[in-house]
Amino acid sequence: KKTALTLFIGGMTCAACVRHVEGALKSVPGVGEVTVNLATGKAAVEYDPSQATLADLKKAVEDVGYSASLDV
Ligand code: 9UX
Repeated sequence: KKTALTLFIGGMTCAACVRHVEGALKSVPGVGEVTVNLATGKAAVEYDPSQATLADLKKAVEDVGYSASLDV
């Protein structure tokens, strides 16, 4: 069963940044649809919480050089 959350991504300045963040998030086991918006800096992520945690999602983004925080 999937759930969804939105992350605020820091440090994206170009379209390639968007692809880097999308690729990082989609590489996390359990992650499905990912939509990253450069203008808003937000990433909408669908994932299976039995396979991936918020910490996993944040780490994946940070590992490719961006910051990530839960968007409330
Ligand atoms: Mo968006 Mo970069 O730059 O090397 S992918 S600024």
